[in-house]
Amino acid sequence: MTMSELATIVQEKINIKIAIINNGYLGMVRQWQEFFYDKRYVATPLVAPDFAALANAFGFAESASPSAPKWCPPSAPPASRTRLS
Ligand SMILES: Cc1ncc(C[n+]2csc(CCOP(=O)(O)OP(=O)(O)O)c2C)c(N)n1
Repeated sequence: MTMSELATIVQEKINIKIAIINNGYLGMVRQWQEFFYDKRYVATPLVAPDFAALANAFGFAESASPSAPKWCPPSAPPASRTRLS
């Protein structure tokens, strides 16, 4: 999904739920670097934006469902992974 689609969702009042699963990497590309490029990791760690602030900027309302999880802080990458920067 792109950010412009977030604007469309708000503009057209589309009832949609969005779940973000953030592993902190371009995971598939990183896996190729791990398996086929001798773990030479380049440009695959991702700095995530503040997704809650991003949603607010587009005018998203917070979830009305009491059972839905609240916005979570970005999680640290798994300890076994190496950040180059
Ligand atoms: C427009 C475009 N550019 C590049 C790619 C190549 N590509 C395939 S998977 C991937 C990384 C995806 O990372 P992420 O969305 O974080 O998912 P993850 O692999 O971590 O689950 C990229 C760059 C693509 N599929 N489409």
